[in-house]
Amino acid sequence: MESRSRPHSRAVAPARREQENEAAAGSAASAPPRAARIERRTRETAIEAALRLDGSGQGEIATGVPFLDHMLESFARHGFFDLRLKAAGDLHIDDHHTVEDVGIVLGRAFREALGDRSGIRRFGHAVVPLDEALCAAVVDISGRCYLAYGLEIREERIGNFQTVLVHDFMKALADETGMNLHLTMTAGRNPHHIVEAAFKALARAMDQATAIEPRLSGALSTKGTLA
Ligand SMILES: [Mn+2]
Repeated sequence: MESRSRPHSRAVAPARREQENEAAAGSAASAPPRAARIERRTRETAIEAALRLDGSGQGEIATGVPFLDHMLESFARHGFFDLRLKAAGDLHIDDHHTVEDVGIVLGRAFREALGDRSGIRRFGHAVVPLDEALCAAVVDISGRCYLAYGLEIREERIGNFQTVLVHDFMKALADETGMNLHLTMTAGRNPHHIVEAAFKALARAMDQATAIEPRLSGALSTKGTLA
């Protein structure tokens, strides 16, 4: 078992490795961090991200798209992820490339930080209100990707931000993480509230799903692998 991007795990004896797994479950401090750094450059965007799964919720986000910064700071906070993310994109054309590519890079960071996905709870769900809005996120971080996008937003924009881009962001994130993601809303009027409730629900669901399950050894799958 090559677990969670641990540089030393190849060298340690099995007994020692079991102790390490117990330690990882009990206290994150004694295990190597589940973390990733990703850089991606195209002709449209240049993005750098550093993600730590077992963080304290610190977000330092500068994408050039203020509403996306607001959502990702909320995501980091409510998922207890430490996330630094910087993007320089072709915003003079449109926000589309930047928002979608930030989703790609964030997804790749999760994929890398999760390693072979052994030990994780895999499933997570949360329902979050924001005033009149009520949104739910259900995830299976299984390696398979699927997005069921059920946010129905009538308004075309939130400030300058095009609301359709939330769908593009979520699709990129689900694909690159290797995650089955269902987003639904049961109520909502204000588009800012709807999207923010969805991001918070996503954060809480992903926090659960990426958490280490102490009763588990290996991957939570009858196939024996999620890699
Ligand atoms: Mn807000």
